[in-house]
Amino acid sequence: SAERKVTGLWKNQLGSNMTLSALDAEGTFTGSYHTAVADTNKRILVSPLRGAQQPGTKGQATFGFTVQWQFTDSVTAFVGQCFVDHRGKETLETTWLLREEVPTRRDSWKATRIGTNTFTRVKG
Ligand code: B9F
Repeated sequence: SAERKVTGLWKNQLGSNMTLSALDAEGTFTGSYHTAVADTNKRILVSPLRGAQQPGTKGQATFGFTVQWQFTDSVTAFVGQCFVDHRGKETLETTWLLREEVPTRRDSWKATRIGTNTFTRVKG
């Protein structure tokens, strides 16, 4: 089957939006992430992301990307896979790790959050 590309505009169940650029020759991509949630008083800023996608010979490509938040000293890494149902609807099933900056090594135990996000394509 044809190679599935993650390029485009996506929304997750939290209401966050991300735009992924076209893949380059190495399978890497850039994009931007607008989170709908952030447990902080700071104003949310659209933040850049960088990632890589495997070719996905079965049409269900795996990928990963990191988001470098522009309003906090934290980073989130997502890994996931693109699934396509019998109607052609695409879903990105992802797992993320959010690393918060903590002041000391003693605080490291509490510095990482984990979760899952499901993204669907925004048609436009
Ligand atoms: O909430 C995060 C944050 C880091 C330090 C203060 C606030 C930044 C935004 C992360 C957005 C996450 C969710 N949005 C989304 O679409 S990334 C994974 C989820 N998917 C206080 C300390 C650490 C977290 C909160 Fe903070």
